[in-house]
This record gives sequence, C-alpha cells and structure tokens, in this order.
Amino acid sequence: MKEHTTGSSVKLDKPFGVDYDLVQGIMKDPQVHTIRLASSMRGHYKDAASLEALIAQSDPVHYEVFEMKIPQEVGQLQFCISKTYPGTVGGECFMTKGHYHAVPGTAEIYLCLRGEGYMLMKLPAGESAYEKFLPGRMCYVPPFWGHRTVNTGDEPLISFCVYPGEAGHNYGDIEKERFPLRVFKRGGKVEIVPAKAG
Ligand code: S6P
Ligand code: ZN
Repeated sequence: MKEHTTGSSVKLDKPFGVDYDLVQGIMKDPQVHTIRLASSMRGHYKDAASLEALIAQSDPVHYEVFEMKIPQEVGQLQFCISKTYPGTVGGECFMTKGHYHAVPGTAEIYLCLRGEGYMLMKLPAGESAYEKFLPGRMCYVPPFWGHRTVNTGDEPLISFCVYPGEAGHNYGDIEKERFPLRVFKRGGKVEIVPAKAG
C-alpha cells in the first residue's frame, strides 16, 4: 500500500467545499490518497499463483481512495471517492480488500458514479448479500455488514462513500473469515459463486 498526505490546506473545523473530477473519478485536492497495488492483495484471490505472476509482471494498481482527514469522532461524517480498476486475477475480478467497521454498528452508503460491478457484503455469522453497482445506483451497507467492492466492467468503478465519523476500519476479522462469495469474469460472462466452489 502507498498512502500519502497531500498538501491540501483546507481547515476542517469550518465549513468547506471539495472539488471532484467526476470523469476521472478523483477528489481534486484530497488530504489522504491511498493506492493499493496487486501486491497488497495477497491472500484475497482464489488463484494465488496468478496473483504472484501479475505482481511479478507489473504489480498494477488495484484501487485508490481519496479522502479528507475528518476527525474520527461521533457527529462527524467521513466521505471518500473509492476507485477500483478493471482487471482479473485467474478470472476473478479486481476488488478491494474489504472490511468491517471498527465500530461495527455503523452503516455506509456508496453512490456509484461510473463503471459497473458489485458490492459483496457479509455478516460475522456468515450470511452474505450482494448489490449491483451501476452509475446512479446507491448501495446501502447496514450496520454490522462487512463490505467489498468488485469491478466487473472494463473501466474504473467509482463510488462516492459516506459513513459515520467514528466508524474506522477492521480488516483483520474479515480477512480471517473470508468472503463467502467470489466474482469471476470469463469470456465476458460475470458469475457470482460461493467461495468454496469458485
Ligand atoms: C470506508 C469505505 C471505503 C473503502 C474503500 C477501500 O469505510 O468503505 O472508503 O475504504 O473502498 O476499501 P478497503 O476495504 O480497502 O478499505
Ligand atoms: Zn466501509
């Protein structure tokens, strides 16, 4: 992962505005820009050998997140642009790592601006769900549901996300449990399959 703080000097304790480039799917002057490469995704794809081959070849960017440094506090709202690139690893579509919120009873909305794909979701007890991402479609992730974005299209999948200030991220639990569903694209056909069958 590469994460860097940018030069944005916006003061967050006063009302402020943020500019977006909705064609490129970027926040123009973010305070935090996170880039996750294929090499950040070990352990997430079914075909580990194909992931290693991709890392050795070019280690492409999987996704980027553009944020402001909003205080992690009740009453605040976190917001970001999440941009997941197109591609496959052994037929499995590029995706985000996925997480629960560290404060688990906090929801999130994702408004899809460009591209297509799915939000995969799961509860700690195992129940799973998915929602389609298309431009103009919003996905509501209720409290307690882990969530991961999957790009099934040929262009970046871009969403604007909003969630409670205190939510935080818990990557560890879902990494141990794993998502029950996987999304593959073979010969142009997208399939969502149980992870065991994948
Ligand atoms: C944060 C929100 C998104 C993700 C982003 C990257 O709660 O859900 O900003 O952080 O899509 O995914 P991940 O799983 O690497 O944080
Ligand atoms: Zn989240």
